[in-house]
Parts: sequence; structure tokens; C-alpha cells
Amino acid sequence: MPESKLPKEQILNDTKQFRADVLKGFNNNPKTSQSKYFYDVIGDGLFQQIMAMPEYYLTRSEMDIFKNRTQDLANILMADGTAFDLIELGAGDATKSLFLLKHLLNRQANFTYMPIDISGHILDVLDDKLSVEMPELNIVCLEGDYFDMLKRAANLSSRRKVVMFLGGNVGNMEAAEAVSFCRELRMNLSPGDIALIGFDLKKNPQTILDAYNDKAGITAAFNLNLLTRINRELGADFNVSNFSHYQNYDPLTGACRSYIISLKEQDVSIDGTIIHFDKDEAVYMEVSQKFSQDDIEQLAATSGFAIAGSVTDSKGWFTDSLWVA
Ligand code: AVJ
Repeated sequence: MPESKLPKEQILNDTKQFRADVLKGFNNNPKTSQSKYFYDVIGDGLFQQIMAMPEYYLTRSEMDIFKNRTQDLANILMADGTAFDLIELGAGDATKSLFLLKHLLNRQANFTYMPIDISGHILDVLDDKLSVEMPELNIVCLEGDYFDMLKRAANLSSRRKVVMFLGGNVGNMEAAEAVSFCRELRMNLSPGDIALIGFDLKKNPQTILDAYNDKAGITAAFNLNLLTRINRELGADFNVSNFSHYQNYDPLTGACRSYIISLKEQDVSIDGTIIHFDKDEAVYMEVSQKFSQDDIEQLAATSGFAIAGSVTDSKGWFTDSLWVA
């Protein structure tokens, strides 16, 4: 839904939360920000450009899995032969899942597709697209918070659940956050249900760093756009040219982190609150965590899942791991 079409109260609440989170983060020491705020209309467009850049392999790698290893994915999902609800967290335009949906329909799997997204507009577009492309698909759109909607899905039907969380989005969580997310996911599932989660794998460190430090500067623009968003929505006066993007990858921990660096000592006003920046001070923006198979097994075990299988792209760069509750 375009922002202008949201109910007025919703906009006020969202802005209130945004302001509170931004002020809290910029008053932290070290200063921090939340990556979920990258995605305004301009940020969405820049992320589309990121997915199309030569260095950003993640989308192509997971697409390779959904295009070319569809049968292996489906075999695990259909192993027990019973009907199921195929739930997708943050479905977006479902480009990858479309291959799986088509394959499942061809095999006459008995399932309902339930995309969950916080954007009702995105779900409307998806619903229209799928009813044209796959008129025989059963689809129930769920608009709202992931776990609220998982509870709704459980109330709607008592069928087996398969929950997909693709794109390496779990990588945007700090380690402890990822554990609590997976535990909460487990608590919302029943024994025998499946989680299908996308993980970007540890690989040559330079390949990873390049994906987040592209030559054309699109990732830099994506990060710096948050300052422009804060200026526009919260009445701040960031001079964006006084900041630069800095990316770091630690091959030992697998953490790929982005920062914004203040190029000089400066004061910025955010909605009347003055924030001081030292020269070369860093604001921590985002983690894109990379995993080994061991890391994945450990995360599954600590959150109460067993691994049913995994499907990896032809380069061995990205994996979709299937966990049984
Ligand atoms: C949307 C979380 C998969 O971390 O790779 C891309 C976001 N940030 N470039 C990622 C992102 C900078 C992306 N995910």
C-alpha cells in the first residue's frame, strides 16, 4: 500500500515508533540503527537494484535452488503424504516460491498457499498475480505480524504446516535474536511441521565482502538513504555527504556488518534533539550473518528442531535448510 493510502492513525503510530527507535539508537554508545527501516519506497527500489547487481549473488543462488532443485525441496515437504498449509513469512512478490508452487500443483499436492506480509498492498498484488498464473491454486493471504498470523493460520486449519522464511533474512538478526526467533517459530508449530529457512553460507570472504561493498555504490546509497528518510520523516538535518558507508566481513564469526562513518565532527538535529558525532565515529547499521552447516545445525538444535534435509545451490553458496518441529 502506498504510504499515503495507509489509515492516518497507522502512519502516526509508525512514525512515533520510528522516531523512538531512531533516537534510542543514535543516543546509544556505540550508535546503532535498525535495518528494518531501510525499506521506505526509495529503499525498496535500491534493494531491487542490489538484487540485480553482479556482486550480489544471494538472490541468484536461492533462485537456482527453487528453479533447479524444486523436486528435492518438494520431496521433503511431501514426504509424509498428508495435506498441508504452505506458509511464507514476508512473501513479497514470491518470485522464488512460484517455482515450488507450480511444481507442487503439477504433482497434485494437497496444499493451501498462505503468504504472510505486513504490507496488505503487496499481498493484493500477489493475490492478483497468482490467480491469473495459477487459477487452481488455493491461496489465503494473511496481513500482519509473522507470529500473530502464524497463530491465525493455526486457527484457520489444523493441517500440517510448512513455514518458509527465505532470502537469508534470518541473517539480519544478531545471534541471540536468531535463537529467540527460531524458538518462537518452534512454539507456534506442532510436532511434524516443517520450517524451510534460507541461509547464506560462509564462503570466500572477498566474495561476501564484494556483495555488500559493490563498485557502483548501490549498497552505500541503500545505507545512506536511511539518513535521507530520517531527514524527511523525522525532521532531521543530516548532511548525507558528511557520511560514508563502511562494510566489514569477519570470516571467523561469519558476521558481515555495515556501518555509516561520520566524515567530520558534527552536530545533527533529529526532531530537536542534538546528536553529536566525532570525526570517524561509526554508526552500526546492519548484520548479514553467514553460516556454516554446523552453525545451522546448532541453531536448529537450540531452538528445538531436527534437520530433515537441506538443498544447496550449484556453487555451494546458499542453502535452504528444512527443519522438522
Ligand atoms: C534482505 C537481509 C537478505 O542481508 O543480504 C543487502 C539485505 N543489505 N545488502 C542481506 C541487504 C545490504 C539482505 N537481506
